[in-house]
Amino acid sequence: MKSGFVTIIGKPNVGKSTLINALVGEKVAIVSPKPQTTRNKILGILNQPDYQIIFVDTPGIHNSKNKLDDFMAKDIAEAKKSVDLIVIVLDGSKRIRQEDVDFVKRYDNRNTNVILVISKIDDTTFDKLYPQLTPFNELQFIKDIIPISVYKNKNIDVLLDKIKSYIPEGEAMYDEDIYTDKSTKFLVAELIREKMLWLLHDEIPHGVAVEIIEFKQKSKICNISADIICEKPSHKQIIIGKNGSMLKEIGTRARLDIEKLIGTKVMLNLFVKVRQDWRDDSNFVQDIMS
Ligand SMILES: Nc1nc2c(ncn2[C@@H]2O[C@H](COP(=O)(O)OP(=O)(O)OP(=O)(O)O)[C@@H](O)[C@H]2O)c(=O)[nH]1
Ligand SMILES: [Mg+2]
Repeated sequence: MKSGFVTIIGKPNVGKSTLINALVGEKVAIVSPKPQTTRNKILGILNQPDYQIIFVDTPGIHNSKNKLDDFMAKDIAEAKKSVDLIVIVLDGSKRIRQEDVDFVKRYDNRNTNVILVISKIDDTTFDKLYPQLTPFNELQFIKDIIPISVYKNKNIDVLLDKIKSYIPEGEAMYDEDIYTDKSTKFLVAELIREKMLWLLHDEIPHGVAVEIIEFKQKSKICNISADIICEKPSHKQIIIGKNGSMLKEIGTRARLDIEKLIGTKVMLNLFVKVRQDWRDDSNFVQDIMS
């Protein structure tokens, strides 16, 4: 039996959460086209008869502006401690810059194995991408460079095999029928937040938090009430939309996903509340993150 921890890191929006979901085969982390979708460390556990790999999803690395950002930075730092492998993800559909090379170089001399993954290769060409990878070929500490596409299911199996080769012998560390460390309540709140990241524009979804206030599971139906917390009355209006149309759309899309997660019908009630500067309220931030 093999078991070990693999942390996935990279800049916002490079496809870390999409990759974890593909590797684990379950939706453990929400995904969106907006940067800073993931806000905390989330474990995705892949259980097989002869191994258990615990993948650690992390928020995209960015500069701190408030307590929420500080919390995210702390979670990234923690996720890198005592792991068997670090997977650094770079977005292959974007031009690779010197700052990306410098970022990768920070992982030299850490006594942890490092694999470099180049994501979204369905959205580039061989000729465009490969010359840009030259600076990484010279970095001795990088064990492998693996170009992937989750969309086209390219090289995901190759990556998983490589990852497996760095996992040490050991007994499973988590119960073999769970695939994440997060509670169902947390996953539900995240699914609601995910719909807002897709449906709302500009800065609004980044200033939104979701708090589950009621969660009653009965045999055939689950009653869930949640508060959507935003930062300004003008944001509240947009989230509710004309005659409540936006809130209805958020609720419908979230409910369908929650029903898949829970396996019963769901009755979802959403309320929108304003709480100025919640992102600077450490206690509140701590509460919504677990
Ligand atoms: N074309 C293409 N897009 C992808 C692929 N994988 C992920 N994406 C898209 O990239 C965007 C970001 O994906 P996420 O998985 O949320 O990225 P992330 O790195 O977790 O982002 P943060 O949580 O903000 O740090 C989404 O719009 C995904 O659909 C891929 O293989 N190909
Ligand atoms: Mg993410």
